[in-house]
Amino acid sequence: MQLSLEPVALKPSNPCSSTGLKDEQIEPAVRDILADTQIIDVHTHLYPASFGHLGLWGIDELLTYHYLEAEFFRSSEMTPEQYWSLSKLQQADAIWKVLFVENCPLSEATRGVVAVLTAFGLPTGSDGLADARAFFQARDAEVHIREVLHMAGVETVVMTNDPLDEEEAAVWMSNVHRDRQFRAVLRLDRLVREWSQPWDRLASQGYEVDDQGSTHCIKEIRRFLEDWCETMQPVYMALSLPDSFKFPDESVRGRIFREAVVPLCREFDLPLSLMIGVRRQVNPKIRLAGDAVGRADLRVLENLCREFPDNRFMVSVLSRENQHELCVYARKFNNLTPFGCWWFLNNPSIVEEITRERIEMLGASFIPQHSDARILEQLIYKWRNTRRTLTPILSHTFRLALADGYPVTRERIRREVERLFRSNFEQCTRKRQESSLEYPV
Ligand code: FIX
Ligand code: ZN
Repeated sequence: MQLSLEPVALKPSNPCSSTGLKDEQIEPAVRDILADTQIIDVHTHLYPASFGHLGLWGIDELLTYHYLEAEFFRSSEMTPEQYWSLSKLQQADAIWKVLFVENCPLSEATRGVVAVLTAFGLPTGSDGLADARAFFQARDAEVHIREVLHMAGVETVVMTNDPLDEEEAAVWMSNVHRDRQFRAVLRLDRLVREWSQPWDRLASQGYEVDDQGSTHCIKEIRRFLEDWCETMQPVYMALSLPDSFKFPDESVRGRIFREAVVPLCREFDLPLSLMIGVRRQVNPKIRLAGDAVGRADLRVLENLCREFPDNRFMVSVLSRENQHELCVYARKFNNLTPFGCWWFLNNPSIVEEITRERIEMLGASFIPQHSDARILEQLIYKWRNTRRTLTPILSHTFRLALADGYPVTRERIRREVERLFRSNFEQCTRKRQESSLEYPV
């Protein structure tokens, strides 16, 4: 007998379900509410206009996005060396020709560019980029940023800020104007994962550090983090970690993590975001496009969440094979919040699989997605695609709840959608993301 997946209607327990939605009303309601909900995008590489050219936008940046570069090198005879010798415009022309003219844009990333052009009423089938370039060149950055955030239905963008990036540090030190829609994050990859390099830079900034990570050095690293927390007012601290990440780990790196980063997060009441499973530069010739994924041993989360119950951990894992374990650990530790379908997972078929599993195991107590946008206009297609992928998943879940006898109403759908895309993050950061007054500037 073929098992039908259609929800079987059971007699609803609450007689007042008349105010509730009927089965066929649920999907339109979910679609509307997802469209209305202003998103908090918890992880991006975007910057406000006040950070100048650190903020990437426009057609040439969209086309030379490392996702498209990876796809370009698969379909072009051009070598990476030849490609890197070109100007940004020539690189964009080469990618447009190979991925959009000589071949159809079928991948998630190439279709994303087409969706952005369509959103601005620009041609998508032309051989050249003259119209698109003229359009973006005529835009005022500040106006364009607001419009794109509005088009994407994104209220707050959370940045990725590296205090050891000299260019970015100089902007922060210039007392840059803070944009209320862009929140800072203290990103610590260089500090923790590559200590052998930056320690002299901290020394040049007046911190008495050493490459051995002595007790005094750890104290100075804490002072460095305190200073940057004052400067950036971050909403969380963040680290991306390889698949080989171990905790506990007695190396200098492990001690900086345990004795400086984790305690500082507690002191500043900040969550620590761990993005685990990236294998950096497996093919350095293609630069940012050269990173890959590895399955991690997630027992590190057991050790961390158990040893530091007063710390809050936001965790995203890059390997598809790690997703189920992450859900199970989140059921064991309420100081662990799974977030996003990171990077190579940000494809509808995988987002669907991960999100269904998370809802079945965690209800709405996780953060389903972040855009990881590096170029501003990517917000438009990444959030449209997320809303498009999640509508049938959430609708199916609410229809199952109705079939089991739970009175589903618009208000209840809205509350859960707000939880997924706003209040889970607000609770985790203990900060309400009003883009008006709440935040110190
Ligand atoms: O570590 C990260 O924040 C990653 O998201 C990036 O390194 C990566 O290059 C990226 O853009 C993924 O979407
Ligand atoms: Zn990222």
